[in-house]
Amino acid sequence: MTAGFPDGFLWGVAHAANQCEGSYDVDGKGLSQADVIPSPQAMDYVNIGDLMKVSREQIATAVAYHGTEGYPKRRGTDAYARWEEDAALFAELGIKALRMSIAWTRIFPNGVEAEPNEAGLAHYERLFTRLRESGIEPVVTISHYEMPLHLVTELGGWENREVIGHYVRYAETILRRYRGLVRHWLTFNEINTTLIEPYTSAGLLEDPERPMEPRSYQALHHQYLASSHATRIAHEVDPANRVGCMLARMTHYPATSDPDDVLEAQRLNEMNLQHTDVQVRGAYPGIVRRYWREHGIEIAMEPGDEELLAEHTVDFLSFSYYMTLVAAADPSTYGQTGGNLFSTIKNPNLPVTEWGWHLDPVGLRVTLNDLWNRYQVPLFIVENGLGATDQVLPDGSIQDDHRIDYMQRHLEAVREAIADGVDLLGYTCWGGIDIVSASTSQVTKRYGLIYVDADDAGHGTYDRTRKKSFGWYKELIASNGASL
Ligand code: BGP
Repeated sequence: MTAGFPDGFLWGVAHAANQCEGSYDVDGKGLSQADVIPSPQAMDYVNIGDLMKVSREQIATAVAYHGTEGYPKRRGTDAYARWEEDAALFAELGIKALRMSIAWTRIFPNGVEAEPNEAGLAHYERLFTRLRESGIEPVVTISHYEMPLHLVTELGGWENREVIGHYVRYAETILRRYRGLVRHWLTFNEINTTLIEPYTSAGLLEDPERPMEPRSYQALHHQYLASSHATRIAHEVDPANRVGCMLARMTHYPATSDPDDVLEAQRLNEMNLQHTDVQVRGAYPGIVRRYWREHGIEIAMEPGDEELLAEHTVDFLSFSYYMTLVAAADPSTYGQTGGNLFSTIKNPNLPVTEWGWHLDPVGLRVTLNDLWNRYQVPLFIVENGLGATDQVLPDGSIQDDHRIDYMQRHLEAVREAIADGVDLLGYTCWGGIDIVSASTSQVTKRYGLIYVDADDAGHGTYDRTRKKSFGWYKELIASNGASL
């Protein structure tokens, strides 16, 4: 008999402003780099990965167009307008934590203003207050795949060191304003994706003259510094604040027991953990310095940078977990699965989702133990969920047993990891309500426990309906996991 979930475990749901809020030009909000990502239809489904690359021409077209059609993240799933209705649904669900993000562009529309936008600040203050009244702890990501477009087009995104100052002013503004209302902060969503999707994660535009990888590493260095500054300020503003980093954890299994495959899996695991090495341990690991040397990558650092990283490390490590990956010294002989963020060699032992992502609940236990053993800081699963199409039955219900089964098996693995000794703060599933998918810009890749009546073209009433999984999760939370 395992021990179960600790008292005070933060059961919750998660989402991000750029994928659900919509109202892209309301109450003084500026354009973000997510607001100019075209819909898959506009791209004719040629290559969904291309959605994550946006050219200057596409941006110019998008800026000139004032509407939502063709830009799914401008409409999101209407969460800004319907915040009271959604907050009531979350209260009914009984969650203890809502992981959400603040849209930077509601606070500083272009990122460079001297004074923040009061309407944006007031919106989140109302929302946080309402959540607290319902016993829900906000867990807030300061920048989740979102930054002011102006910082991208005029400053070149995170590659430019000046962006640090703009982020820090924004972070300090919200840390001070929401003192006491918010105590759990994440500095960046999935910081490692700056190396995989540099536009979405760091506002980097393609430039044929300048290869992306060195620029991405430079951008990351600036994001780490910004994160350390935010951590420092959060602790100054309120010693009760707890700050976390956030990693898209990509645990790699070796394809075989051939030592060369094992070595390759270890190398890829270490490369994925370079980010948490910096943010939790406070220093770049040897493997990344070697990588820079061997690939001719030179990072511009200033005196004091490394001291800052060492001094202001995070309090906890949060991560998303969707799947495990497979590594081989020679991947060319293997079949692939996935296609966007997580493409990998197919694991013959695992089924895959409709989008080709491996389904691997046991891998979550492996991942939790690995991270805990390495870092010995509290962990927080802030994303885990199933992207799937859902059918509305003639009686209006959504019987998403596939999602319940997914969550059940992942949470069983979580319970085992806790029994193994892992210190885990909470679990916020992705997502609470249906949202626009980050990598495919589709609404029909659904993650929510609450259905939103909308399609990929933006048609629908946007009305909310509780899925079967809503009732299942509600009961689970009420029993603190005992009903699992
Ligand atoms: C993570 C992001 C989320 C999210 C999720 C699912 O990478 O932090 O923003 O959307 O993955 O991915 P997708 O929407 O691409 O299916």
